[in-house]
Amino acid sequence: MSKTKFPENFLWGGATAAYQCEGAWDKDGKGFAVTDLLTAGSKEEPRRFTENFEKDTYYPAQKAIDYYHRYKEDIALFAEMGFKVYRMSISWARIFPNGDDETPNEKGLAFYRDVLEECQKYHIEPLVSISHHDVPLALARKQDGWLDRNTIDAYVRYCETIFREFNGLVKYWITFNEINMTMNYFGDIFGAGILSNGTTLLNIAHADADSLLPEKMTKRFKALHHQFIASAKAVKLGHQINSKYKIGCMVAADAHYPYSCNPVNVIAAQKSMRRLWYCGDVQVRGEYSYFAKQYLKEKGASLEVSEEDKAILKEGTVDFFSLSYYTSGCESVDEKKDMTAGNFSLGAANPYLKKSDWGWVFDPQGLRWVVNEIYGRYRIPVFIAENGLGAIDTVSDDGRIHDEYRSAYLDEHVKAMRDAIEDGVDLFGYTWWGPIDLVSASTGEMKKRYGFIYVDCDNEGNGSLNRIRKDSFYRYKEIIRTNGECIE
Ligand code: BGP
Repeated sequence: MSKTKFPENFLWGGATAAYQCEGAWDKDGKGFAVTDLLTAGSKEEPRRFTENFEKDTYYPAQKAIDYYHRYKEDIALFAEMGFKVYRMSISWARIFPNGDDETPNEKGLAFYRDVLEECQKYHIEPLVSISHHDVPLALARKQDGWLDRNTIDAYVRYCETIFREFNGLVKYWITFNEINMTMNYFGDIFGAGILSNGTTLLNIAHADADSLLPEKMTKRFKALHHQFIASAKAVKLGHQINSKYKIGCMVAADAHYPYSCNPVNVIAAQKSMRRLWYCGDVQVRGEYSYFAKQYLKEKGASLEVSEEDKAILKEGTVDFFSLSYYTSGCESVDEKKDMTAGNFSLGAANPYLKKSDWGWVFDPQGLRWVVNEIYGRYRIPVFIAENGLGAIDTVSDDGRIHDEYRSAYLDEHVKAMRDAIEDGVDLFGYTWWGPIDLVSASTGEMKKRYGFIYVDCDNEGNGSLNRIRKDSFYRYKEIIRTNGECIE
């Protein structure tokens, strides 16, 4: 039987986020973002959000991989791999240092114009995330970030600025990275910039009863509602500015299965997947889901939605659905299990699957399953905006990095995508997370490496920052060159 082919214009590429790669955190008029105040951590030791900068504390965002000064070299390497698309994020605080300034920072605009023109030079289609975890610190301090409705106006002004400024250079936009992050306790920092909840330790395994108090949950869901409104307004405005703009949502989409066929576990898994549908239904269908009231009740949260807001949501539905997918977990209400965590959720570890160095389960089939679930529910084009393997790499005596584990992970996920396309899913692109090593979001480490390109930099920021092509670099290049046909 002949293999299913990827569509001819399939968008292969990679994804990065500003605060994880740029560095230059206070250069050329940039303001700080909440993520700039995150310390380094590890799998065992959670990253800390410090309210003020502590002397003698290392903040990885300060330098990151210095992409700010090396983007030309990095984009040239992406081009060498044959990228058709590059997903990047714009740092809001580089454009509006306080988030809500009257006028934009020209130097910030100039930097992103240069980056986008560099992509254009290589015929790489940019896909721009407007907000990727980095709420401007000034907005967080002044008004608890997204908890305050005024943040909607500030965000829309920021969107209008970049929609107009980069008209002609960008076609694809994502309004919020992993918008469902905001409903989690660590989303206080990563998602919403809510400082009044007092969240400081950012590790999924460290949620305690206090962090889940009803008043805190209510703030998160209110902030999330404001993001939905902001996203809807941005979509409407973007289409007015350029009717060809394609503007999508982005949701963290770990797959969750019932641990067993015990019906209580089946129901638990169904409920667990609602952290996707809660957001997807609003952003794709323009209305809260039938289960939303019950969902909020179970989380201990309450939310009022005005008629006016309902109308705004209806008018700003997205053009495509994008997701991050790394791992899967299981729901088991009846037995105590070995647990696994991903970037987003905790679950019982699946006994059929292996884990990565950071305990994330390796499950390519889950990718096929989840994109089928998404497409089956929404029937709009799907884009895999993040997928990748964080692993410890060592430089061999020959000066190279033989990361066959990363190539194997890549191959298996490409196969899963091909299967999903064969199933009938309208999948139009794939951006590997971290095509170049960068700072890990959950742990703040450099040691958790995703790249096809190695960056000589350690957890404390020491190193030459030189870039080295890993073996997986050539594997991805071949996959792109053959449009996936080299995969068995
Ligand atoms: C997602 C984020 C990314 C990225 C990725 C990998 O949640 O959108 O920013 O970092 O996860 O996670 P980590 O860096 O924690 O390994």
